[in-house]
Amino acid sequence: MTITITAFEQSPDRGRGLARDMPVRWALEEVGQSYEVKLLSFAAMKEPSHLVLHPFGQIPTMEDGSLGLFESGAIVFHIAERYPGLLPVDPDARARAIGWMFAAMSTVEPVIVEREMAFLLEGDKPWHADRLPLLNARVRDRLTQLANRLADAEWLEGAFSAGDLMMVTVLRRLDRAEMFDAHPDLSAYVERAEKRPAFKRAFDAQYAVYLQSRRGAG
Ligand code: GTB
Repeated sequence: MTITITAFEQSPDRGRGLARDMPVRWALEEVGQSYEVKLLSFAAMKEPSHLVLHPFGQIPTMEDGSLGLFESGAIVFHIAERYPGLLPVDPDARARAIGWMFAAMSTVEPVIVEREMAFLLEGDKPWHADRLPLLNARVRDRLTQLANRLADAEWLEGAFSAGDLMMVTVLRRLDRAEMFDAHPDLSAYVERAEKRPAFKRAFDAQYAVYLQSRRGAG
């Protein structure tokens, strides 16, 4: 059965692997499933043919047999449930690893994205400079709490799991030099994940799309 995912034809992240097809690619690589990628322009994402799959007209989506899915977290969860390798077998450890997926998306990511959006949408506003310390503090608090829990463990829940995959995906949005200054341990955690062969294969695949789009534009 062919698995097909969607990704940006021209990603605004310039090949840094920050768009949300990256965790999907990474999860598929971790479980050893091959996949095809349908590249979409911004306009194509809003076409009825794509809206059937993704009501909000975004990437990523995944088609796996009769199943069509959207939302990167749900897709990674589906991959981890259907194919072995990303979730512990022990039910309690499995539940905890799933908990880390949710923590990444609903506890850690929001403060990171809020800070990112402040730069993107409000960087020129008079209140930006006053608001920034608060946004930075909220991110730093979450990083401290996460670092305290990780302590000197390699991964969040025993072996590498979908929880780490989603947590590292979220942490990669941060400027490491700026935000990880107080947390070399978290920096090492992200680097450990980025050294995984599956991560590298996923990263290289999305980077190849970026290089191709540059050639097309040039
Ligand atoms: N909650 C959804 C999920 O997790 O799947 C969010 C999906 C989403 O935000 N998709 C974005 C999209 O399709 C691309 S990934 N946007 C087009 C649109 O809404 O019209 C978000 C993203 C984009 C760019 C960067 N970047 O340049 O660093 C990072 C993340």
